[in-house]
Formats: sequence, C-alpha cells, structure tokens
Amino acid sequence: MAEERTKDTAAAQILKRARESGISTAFSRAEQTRPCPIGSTGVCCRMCAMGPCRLVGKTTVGVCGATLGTVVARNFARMVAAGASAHSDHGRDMALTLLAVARGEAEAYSVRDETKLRAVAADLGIKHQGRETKDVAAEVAQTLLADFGRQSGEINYVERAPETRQRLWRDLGIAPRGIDREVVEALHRTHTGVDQDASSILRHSLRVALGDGWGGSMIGTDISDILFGTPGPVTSAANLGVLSDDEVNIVIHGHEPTLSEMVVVAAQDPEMVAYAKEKGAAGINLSGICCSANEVLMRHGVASAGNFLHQELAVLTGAVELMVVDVQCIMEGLATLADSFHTTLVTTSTKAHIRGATHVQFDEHRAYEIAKDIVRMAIDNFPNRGEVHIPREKEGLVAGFSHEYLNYMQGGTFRGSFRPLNDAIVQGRIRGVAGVVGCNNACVPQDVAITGVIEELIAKDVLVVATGCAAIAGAKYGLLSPEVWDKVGPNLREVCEAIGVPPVLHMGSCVDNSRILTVLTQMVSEGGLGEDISDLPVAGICPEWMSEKAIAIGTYFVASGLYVVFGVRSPVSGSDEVVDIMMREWPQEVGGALEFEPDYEKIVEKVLAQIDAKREALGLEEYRPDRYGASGDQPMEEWLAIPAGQRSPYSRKPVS
Ligand code: SF4
Ligand code: MSK
Repeated sequence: MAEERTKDTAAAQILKRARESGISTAFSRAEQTRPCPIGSTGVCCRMCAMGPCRLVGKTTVGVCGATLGTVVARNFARMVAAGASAHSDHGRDMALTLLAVARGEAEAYSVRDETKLRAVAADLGIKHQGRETKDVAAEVAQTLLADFGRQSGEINYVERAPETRQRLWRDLGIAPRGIDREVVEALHRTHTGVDQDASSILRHSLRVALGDGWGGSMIGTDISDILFGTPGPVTSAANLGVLSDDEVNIVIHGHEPTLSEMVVVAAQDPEMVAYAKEKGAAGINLSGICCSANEVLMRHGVASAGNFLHQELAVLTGAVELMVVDVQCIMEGLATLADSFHTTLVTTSTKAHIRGATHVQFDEHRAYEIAKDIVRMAIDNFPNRGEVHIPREKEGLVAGFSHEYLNYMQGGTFRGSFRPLNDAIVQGRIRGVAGVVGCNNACVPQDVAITGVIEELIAKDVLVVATGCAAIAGAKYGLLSPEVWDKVGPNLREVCEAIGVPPVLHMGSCVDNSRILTVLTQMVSEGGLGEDISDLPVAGICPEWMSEKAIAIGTYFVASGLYVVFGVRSPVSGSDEVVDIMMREWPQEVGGALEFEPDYEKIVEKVLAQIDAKREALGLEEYRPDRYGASGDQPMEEWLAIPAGQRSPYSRKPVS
C-alpha cells in the first residue's frame, strides 16, 4: 500500500486518505510502474534510429558496434550534462538578475550583502575599493556571465580550489573551459559515432560536472547571497503541520529564489494581509517544498511543508490555496491533482509550462507586482476551500549554515577560521565529515535511508552537512534541532556544543552544495589535514537520489576528490568496465570514487571505512569512541536570541 512507502506518519495519513478516495500519487504510481530493468542499468542506447539497441542477453554490442562500456558511459555522461545544465541555467539567471539590479532595471531587488559582493569581486580580481556598489555588481555579473560562454582558458572559480587540485585538473585536461561549452561537448561526444571509449567519455563527464560545482552552482549560490543575504542560523519548522487551517496557504516550490523572495515580501504586505482578512482568513501563511523551501528557509525562516515527495501531499490536505512553481523537480501530476481540489497551481517560468496549470509569467523587472498578483490569486481562492485535513506533525529545526557563518562561529569577526573543526578532526573528537544530500525517490521508502544514514553517522561522531531534500528529511524527524543531542556520539556532541552548532548542518539548496566545496577548500587551507580535498576524512552520500542533478553533484564531488556513494540503484551496473573506471580508475586519477549501494547500512559501513582510511593515511590519532564527552558552552543560542531580521553572518551583534 502507498502509505507503507514512507517513514513519515504525516505522509502516511494523507496517502491513506488518497487511497481511500481513489486519488493517485507518486507513491501509488511507483507501485504500479516498475522501472525498466534494461534502461535502469544503463544498457539501452537510443542515440540513433538504428536502435534503440538493448544490450542484454547475447546482444553485447549495438548495431553500430557500440560496446556495453560505451553505451553505459554515454548514458551516464548525458545525465551529468542534463543535471549540470539545470544548475547552471539557474546560476545564469541569477547573474542576469544581478546585472539587471546593477543597471537599475529590477527595482524590487537590491544588493543585500555588500560584504559578499566585494569578497566575490576580490576573488575575481575586480577592483572594488572606492567604487560604487552598482558598478562593482555590474562587473561581477558580467565577469561571471562570461564563464558560461567562455571558449578557452578556465572558468574563474577554478582558482578557488586548493592549488594541488587545480594542478591535477590541468594535468588531466579536465579544468572546465566554459560552463556551456563542456555541456555541449558532452552532447557532441555522446552523439552516435563520436567518443567510443568509456574512460574518455567518463573523464569528460568529470569536466562537465566541475563546470557545475565550481561554475554554475557556485555562481548561483554567490549571487543569491549577494542579492538576498548570506544565510546565518534561523529557527523554523518542517512537515505538513506547518500548513495553517485558518490562514491563506501559499506553497512555494521549485528552485530559483528570485520569485520566492518577492512572494515572501508580498505575503507580509499590510495591504495583502488586510485583503486576506476581508476574505475571512486569519492571515497569510507561506511555506515551501523542495529547494525553493530551502532558499527562503535559510534566509527568512519560512517553514518547509516537506521534501520532494511531499509536493502532492500538500495539495491533498485540501488546505493549499495556491502552489507557485518555477523550475525543477515539479511533478506534472500536480496539475491533475490540483483539479480535484480548490488549489490553483501557478507556473511562472518561460522554461516550465504544465498543461492545466495557470501560467503567470515572471519577469524580474516587475517582480513585486507579479508576486502581489500571485498572492492576491491565493487570497481570492480562500473562500473556495472545502474539507481540510492537515496532519499535526511538524518538527523544529535550525538551518542557515553558510560557509561565512561557520567561519565566524569558529572564532568571531577577526579570528574566524576552521581551526577548531580541523583540530577536532585531528584529535579524533570528530571522526570525519559526511555530506548527506539529494532527493526522495518514490521507488524506495521515503526518508528511511536518509534518516538512517544521518542517525548512524552522528552517533559515531561524524559531523553531517546536509542540503536539498535530504536536509528537509532530517528536519522532519528533529535531526536538525538542538534537541537531538541524545542521538549524538559524545565526542561530536562536545565539539558541537562548544562551537555552538548542531551535529547536522543545513547548508541550503541543491546549488548550495557548492558551499560544501568552499568548506572543504578552507579545511585544506587551514592545515593539518593534508594538501588536497582528497586527503580529508570526508565522504558524500546521496541516499535517495532520483534526479540527473544529483548525479551531476555526485560527479563534481568525485572530481574534487571525494568518495561518493549513492543509494537506490545503479544507473551504470550494466557495465563492469564503467563500474571499474569509477571505482578504480577515478581514484587514481582524481582521488575520488563513485559507488552505488542500495542498502543504507552498507553505505554507512563504506563511508566509515573510507573516513578511517583517510585518517590513517594522514597519520591521525585512531578514532576512539567515548574518549571525550564533557559539554562546553552554547554560543549559537546567543546568536539565535537576536531577532531574525537583524542577524548577520559576520557578527553576533544585531544589525539594523
Ligand atoms: Fe544502437 Fe549504436 Fe544507434 Fe546506439 S548509436 S542506438 S548502439 S546503433
Ligand atoms: S529539490 S534535485 S528532489 S534534492 Fe533541489 Fe530535492 Fe533532488 Fe529536487
């Protein structure tokens, strides 16, 4: 039954009601739709009209002679290219918005974090002292935009990586030239009759992915911070219980923060609140799904109604007046579902139309006006609300751990550093660090692997950083709340309490995985943990992945030197040659490996083995549980006492 496909009791209640009413959801459709056993292992090639060629049984090559290795590698490379395109197009839109702001063409926006703007300008070698903000912003936007169409040389942020890593990329010929160029070349190479050597195809997919992580995604994160503020810790809540039974519920879903930021402002506009009351509502309640949720959660404390598989469930409560979406991870099934309820589904991007939805074209030049129109549509829909079933489940959380804030937290404004974290790792108080990232997947029980991995790792003194839907999953079970201490190993607990951070750090949305790259780089430059990212006792995990973006993220972490393991199933299991390249050739070339393992307990074993092997290679003290454990002070609480709108990632004093 569909309700057995989740660990979440709120989801199970809604799914039971849906089943009894005969309404289909991704959960029930996943029961009926078995994944194609051929396509899911990567051995189906449909690159030309002599196929599709399915390389199964006695068929070991395609009509053109393409081998299993070539076919599987090509399919994988195309996943990386599609994922990188999604992140990078997001980054491009952010850069175009910054340029419009600098030119005075997008009045609703401004540069909210001038410190970050000038830090980015300095990184790019742009003179910023004594120059007006708008001029610096315009040059930063144009310089970063040039990285998309660059034909030769390297994208700018390659230079942010540790020097050893930069040299390695250059020696291997995988330093990305232009973000778009690498994607186009991936599509060219994988066209029929071009690159037909699995190693070569996969090496290029590393280059494409680097253009995402150190390019499009990093640009997306930096410019979001410049325009909307660099996050610092915020308290909030997650799960369907954040929906309100007496207010107008607007759910923001998708990825780009340009529209959602404006909806946040419009929903607080006294004119809109008064209008909602006129229509019989107690007010306006905003919440988010997926990464739009993460963006407004990190910056404004807007509650999250849930992760990827919660999008339909929110509508099924009957309490959502309007769901506004932009791009990525939006299920087409929402349109049909919304028809069965009073919910209005609003699409806003030129790139993402859904038949049956209401399209309101977003334009950053008229952003606030459009956001108000959307909020008004939601309010007008409130009187149409019928029966409502909102589960009570919601858990408190702390989110908003930008790299800047972590730096500040470990030493203040003048002595900010990663020294305390590095020292704790060197001493064995923190065993290592794991990134737990990525989606939900309707083919596996919702949240089981994500929360299982997080709980086992923090119990064994591994600090977890989380992004995307994995972060929301953790939040729904209280793993991002300061009350989680009874589940944390004594050594990790001591360090986290002393520094003042929870054991699971919510670092943002999918593009914000680039924040993890920045943290890793700073851990290297802080010293004591080797010369390169590949030396660190760190691993990446994507327990319930489903999107091509997740594959691109995993691949850029591998190319940056990490061991990365994905759950669910392997899209490359059809070729031993490809598996061998990812597990044996890549470690020799880039120091990272990519593995797929459906059993989350085995994932934990593999990650701990990897972390311990890195510790040993660094000559660090052997990790010994129960050696430490006395708790320290809790400076984060001091910070959280500052009212939300007055917090800065650079100071523990209120800013006006
Ligand atoms: Fe078949 Fe080769 Fe065409 Fe692929 S490219 S569909 S393997 S003939
Ligand atoms: S939203 S890519 S389901 S993490 Fe970024 Fe969640 Fe995966 Fe989409």
